[in-house]
Amino acid sequence: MTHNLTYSFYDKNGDATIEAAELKPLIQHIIGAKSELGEQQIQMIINVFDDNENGEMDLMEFCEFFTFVFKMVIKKNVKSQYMDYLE
Ligand SMILES: [Ca+2]
Ligand SMILES: [Ca+2]
Repeated sequence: MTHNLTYSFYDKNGDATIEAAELKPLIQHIIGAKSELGEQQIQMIINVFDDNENGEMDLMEFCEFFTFVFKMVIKKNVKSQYMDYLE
């Protein structure tokens, strides 16, 4: 459910897929505002999770991506001892 809400939040044009332009603010937020990512770099990240290779993230692909990012963020966090509860 959380994934669904997050998904529709980032799917700005409502076409049920997340493309590079829509993913950019999220990635930018994760890595911090210091370095500006190009759309090509965003696309490379999408391609890693793009199982059906249509160049965009559908809900399932986005869930995988989001779970990956979430774990990454948690690992960096001091509260990483709560990791066990999340898996
Ligand atoms: Ca979209
Ligand atoms: Ca896809």
